[in-house]
Parts: sequence; C-alpha cells; structure tokens
Amino acid sequence: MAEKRITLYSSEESPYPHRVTLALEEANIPYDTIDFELVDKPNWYKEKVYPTALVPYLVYGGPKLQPGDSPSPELPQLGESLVILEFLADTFPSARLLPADSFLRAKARLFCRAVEETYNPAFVGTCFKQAPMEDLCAAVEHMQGLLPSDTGFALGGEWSIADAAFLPIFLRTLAFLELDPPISRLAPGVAAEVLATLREAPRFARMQRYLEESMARPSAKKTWDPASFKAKAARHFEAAQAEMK
Ligand SMILES: N[C@@H](CCC(=O)N[C@@H](CS)C(=O)NCC(=O)O)C(=O)O
Repeated sequence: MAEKRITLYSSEESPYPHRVTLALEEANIPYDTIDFELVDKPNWYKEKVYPTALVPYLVYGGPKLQPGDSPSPELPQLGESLVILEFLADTFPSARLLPADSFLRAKARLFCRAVEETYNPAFVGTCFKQAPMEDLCAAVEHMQGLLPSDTGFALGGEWSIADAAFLPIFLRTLAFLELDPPISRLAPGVAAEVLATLREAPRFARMQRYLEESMARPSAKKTWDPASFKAKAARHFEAAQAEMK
C-alpha cells in the first residue's frame, strides 16, 4: 500500500514506538525498523536523526537507511507517537485506521487524551514512583468505562488508532507486574495481587475481554513478545527510576 519507504526508529522497551508498529501492521503497510535498547542508545541517534533522542521517530520516503545514517532533511519526518498515528491514518485513508465519521474521530482524540492524561500517569506512578496500586486500578477502571459496554474496540467496535494508543501501555503494565522479582520497591506480594485482580476480578471483566480481543489480532501477536520485553525491562526500569530520583 505504501509507495514510499517508511523507516521507524524504535525500542521494544517503550510503548510509544509499539503504538506505531501496531498501526502499521493493522494497515498492512511495509516498514523498516532501526531498533536499539534505550539504555544503550547510540549517540548518532540524537546527533544525526532526532535531537530530542526520544523514540519513536518516523521517516517517510527516501532510500533504505542504516543505523548511523542521517535521513535527508528534505524528507517528511515526525516524532510523537500520537501525531505519527494521525499522520498514518490521514496518509492511508483506505486502511481505515480512523473511522470516516467526524464524531468518532473526535472520540478517538478524547480516548487518546484519557490514555495520556489518566492512564499513562498512573502507569508511570505505580511502576516508577511507588504510587499506590489503587491509582493504577482506578485508571484501568476509567479506561474500561470508555469502552463500548459489551465487546469491541475503543470507538464502539472497529479497531482504530485509539486502541494503538492504549494497548502498548496496558501490556507493559501487566508485564511489569509479572516480573519476578518485581523491579520497583513494591511490598512483597503486591504485584501478584494486583495482577490477579486485573486479570481475573469481575470488576475488570470488560478490560479482560478487551485484552483478549486485542491479543487475538495478528498485529498484536506480531508486535508483542512479553518474554523479550521482560528481558530488557529490568535494565530500562532501573535506569528510568534512577533518573526520576
Ligand atoms: N510523547 C512521546 C514520548 C516518547 C518517549 O518518552 N519515549 C521514551 C521511551 S518511553 C524515550 O525515547 N526516552 C529516551 C531514553 O530513555 O533515552 C511520544 O508519544 O512519542
């Protein structure tokens, strides 16, 4: 579908590039990735590619890039995962990454805002800053309340970039809680208890179904490898926690 090459700079530890790979897979758009671990982020990335040095970063068009290459400044290129998602939805309308209906498109923005303003801070708070686990449960409940009541994805049924905005952070929340031993200073047993609540309690039945339906999609299966994530996560979280002290 894409006539121009897409190059995505990415790190598996981060949920933000994962948003973009989910959307690219859903749209069946071919892409190249240049992947590195955040704790070993190469200097050329900041110097030659993206001065903020954050992932993701997407380059649209041009020749195949190798690690260390500098993308031509003539090419369209973007950071910020939610902006990239909208760019893909607008550039490839036939992929239906967003519904055509303007009200549903507005709802997608509201859902993304809830991810950024409510869910993500709760994830960061509990994973990095020892905020109470009830904050996380309340945030999951909030997101669950935004889903259609019985089944289907964020915008009332069809999968969209609103789902791409949320799922990678939720998956990393669960993976973080599954790490043994837990990597933050959680009291013994807390992570396992919250995990069991999120995965099994009737209070979270709607989110459990959402997760099941999301993970049944080839896009999620192809882009999420919890074992590989966990292998890298401990190093990344240790570094992130040290920075936040
Ligand atoms: N708002 C940005 C956030 C991107 C971001 O914070 N990425 C982090 C990874 S989670 C990063 O690249 N950090 C650089 C580092 O850890 O060296 C987006 O949505 O793309």
